Amino acid sequence: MSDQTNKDVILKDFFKRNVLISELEEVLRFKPETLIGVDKVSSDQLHANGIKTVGELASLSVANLPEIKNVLPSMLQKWIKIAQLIQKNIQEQLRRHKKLLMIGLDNGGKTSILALIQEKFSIIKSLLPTRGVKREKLDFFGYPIISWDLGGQVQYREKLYFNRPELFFTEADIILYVVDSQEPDRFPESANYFREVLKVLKELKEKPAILVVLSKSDQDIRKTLQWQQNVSTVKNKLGKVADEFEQFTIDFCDTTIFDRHTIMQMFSIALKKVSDTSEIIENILEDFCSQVDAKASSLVSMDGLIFGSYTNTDTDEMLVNNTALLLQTLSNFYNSIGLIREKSIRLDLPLNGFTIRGEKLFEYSDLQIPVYLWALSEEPEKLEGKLDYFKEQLLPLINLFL
Ligand SMILES: Nc1nc2c(ncn2[C@@H]2O[C@H](COP(=O)(O)OP(=O)(O)OP(=O)(O)O)[C@@H](O)[C@H]2O)c(=O)[nH]1
Ligand SMILES: [Mg+2]
Repeated sequence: MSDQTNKDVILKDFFKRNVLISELEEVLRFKPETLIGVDKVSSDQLHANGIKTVGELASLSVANLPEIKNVLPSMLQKWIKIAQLIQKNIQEQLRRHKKLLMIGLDNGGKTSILALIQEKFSIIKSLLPTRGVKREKLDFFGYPIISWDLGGQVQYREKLYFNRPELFFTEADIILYVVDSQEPDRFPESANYFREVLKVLKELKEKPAILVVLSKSDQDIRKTLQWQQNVSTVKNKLGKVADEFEQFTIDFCDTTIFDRHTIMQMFSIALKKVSDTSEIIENILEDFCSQVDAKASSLVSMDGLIFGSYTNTDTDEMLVNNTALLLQTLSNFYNSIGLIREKSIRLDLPLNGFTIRGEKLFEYSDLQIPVYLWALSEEPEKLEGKLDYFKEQLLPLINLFL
């Protein structure tokens, strides 16, 4: 995520100060005069020669410059190079997005899941069936994702998706196949649709990670024998469908919109299949830092393993990680001479105006090695109130990745 921020800054640096960049793709449609160093008159000249956008500027060749009145070739060459750099940067950023497909029968709960991930609680009550495909950019702890919500009504399933499958099913990283766990009558229909989807993926030679989501697994329903039977029927039916195709392995997960946690967990499991673990942990730590205004944080085990850290500056990273390792060594020594291990360790540096503080979170592996969350903060009291939030909300997600 810090990487992403850096890239945004670099991109902005090419444009005049009043230029607002909200959509990445839009940047290539900006007029050349939005670039620093390109004046309005030259931009109009470019326009008169058919070069109306930054994207069109980028498509020119430096080796084969067009002749443009009142624009020096050396200047034009420079602008083309800048436009090409911008284009490359945008393409790289877009490539970092993961494509997520939400597939399943109508009324299954796909759009509700997406709404909950984005904390759009209030729209859930008034959701209408999705018409066709709805594309959205979303952010999972800073992890950029483009979701494609494929409305499940029969007319779309039968007429739209399979007529031009390449438009919908290519280059997906993750498929969440949603099955309403409370509607056993529709399991056969859902299994058939699942088979169609896998068939088309096979034909397109696509191999996304697939997670079957048993939606509407509400707390009270979960306790019923009926629900448990439903779950095993779905696992059985869809598992058999997947077995018809060698190339797909599927996992199952259950969620309910009445407990956002189940959805975050499910989503983490899906992301884990396609992403670098440390990157996700870093994004979660970044989220924590911004909530408590900390300058750096890090997750370190007592045996010195750094699971991930987030900082804005290299110095802060060095400070937090080295302090963590040294204080943990000290704690190990105390422990070895019979002292009880403290749950919380802190080092105040009042002249420098900050505190580094470690909080024991949990123990990992059979050896029960303690893992501490470290944070460097100028306002350590803010950490206090949020530690429970970290333990309850973020830790279960992190645990999935360790
Ligand atoms: N009890 C319960 N109801 C849910 C849950 N998730 C969604 N629903 C309800 O199920 C209905 C359908 O939800 P949607 O999210 O619109 O379903 P969808 O899969 O997007 O449907 P289409 O857009 O037609 O494909 C809504 O009335 C939701 O409130 C859940 O976890 N539990
Ligand atoms: Mg929908």
